[in-house]
Amino acid sequence: MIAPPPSGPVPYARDFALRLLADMLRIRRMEEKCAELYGQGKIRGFLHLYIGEEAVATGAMHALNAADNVVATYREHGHALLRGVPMTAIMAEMFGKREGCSRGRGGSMHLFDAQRRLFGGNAIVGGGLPLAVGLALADKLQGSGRITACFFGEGAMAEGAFHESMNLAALWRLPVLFCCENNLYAMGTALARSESQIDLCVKAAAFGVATCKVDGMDVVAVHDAAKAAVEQVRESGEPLFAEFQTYRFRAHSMFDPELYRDRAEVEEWKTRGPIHTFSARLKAQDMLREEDFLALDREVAEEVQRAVDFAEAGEWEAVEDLCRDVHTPRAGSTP
Ligand SMILES: Cc1ncc(C[n+]2csc(CCOP(=O)(O)OP(=O)(O)O)c2C)c(N)n1
Ligand SMILES: [Mg+2]
Repeated sequence: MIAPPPSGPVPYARDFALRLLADMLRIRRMEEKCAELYGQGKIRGFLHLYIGEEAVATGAMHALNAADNVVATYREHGHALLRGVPMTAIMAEMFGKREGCSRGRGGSMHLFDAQRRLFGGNAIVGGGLPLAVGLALADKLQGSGRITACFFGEGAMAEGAFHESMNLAALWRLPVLFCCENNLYAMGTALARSESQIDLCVKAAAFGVATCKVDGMDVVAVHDAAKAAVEQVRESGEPLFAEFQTYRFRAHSMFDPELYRDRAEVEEWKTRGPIHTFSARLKAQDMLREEDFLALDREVAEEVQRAVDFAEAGEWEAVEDLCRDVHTPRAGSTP
């Protein structure tokens, strides 16, 4: 049984509330365009859309400092965008162009920006978790005051890397905010079909880590919980596990006939869509008019178009450079 859509007053200043709305819309429209471009063969390879889950990245990323570390999965377009990676560089990366944030080498699953402390984009389920623990260990040893936010799906919690990472983060008291994006499915496998313990917080608590369970379809709930969690991790220097309960509206990736779930289930979750429920709350509070929403949507559409134009105009890497950086050059050899 799905909980009723989030309602009630939005406890933020209008500017901040509109920022959250704009960011969710930027992720949504950018990805809708990516799906279209995929159909045209402009974007190739794997493409995992975050549509439906936007409240999680939006609420959580706004709770972090720019100096904090972020590690994400292959469903990371929104996290990269809100970390400040320009949409132009993201789109160029999707196209595989040299102007992309990973120089066209990574594609959709490997958006990366060391300067903005976005450490992937990782195609391996659970692959980001040990990286997050390593980053947090470095920060602890250096006394940097940073925390590391690590996003992963509930499917990653069946991986050994999850258990090893939680254990070491707890044992060594490392400042990691584990953000589980529980969208109920790992590709075609429903959580209850593959896990004996489906209360994810119980699993995390077994490591002695503090936990919280959050409505991931409600950007207000996500942001409030993430802010409190970030503060707790920063002050205590210890890990915390947050489960964001969410749902993806699209297929797992572009190759997925979706035989494992009913249309009716998807439609029911869509009634809890984070963009329209948040807009409705803002309208009810006289913080947003329909014309404001339409103007915002037009602005976002222009940003998306600029990103596509930039990617189209980008260059392919020269063939003779394709092997560069694949292996570390031997000392003394020319790269
Ligand atoms: C180690 C590993 N095993 C299997 C895969 C294939 N695979 C890609 S995505 C995925 C499902 C992961 O589900 P979840 O962690 O819930 O994230 P979601 O896709 O739902 O965001 C699987 C099994 C992989 N990429 N890496
Ligand atoms: Mg999942």
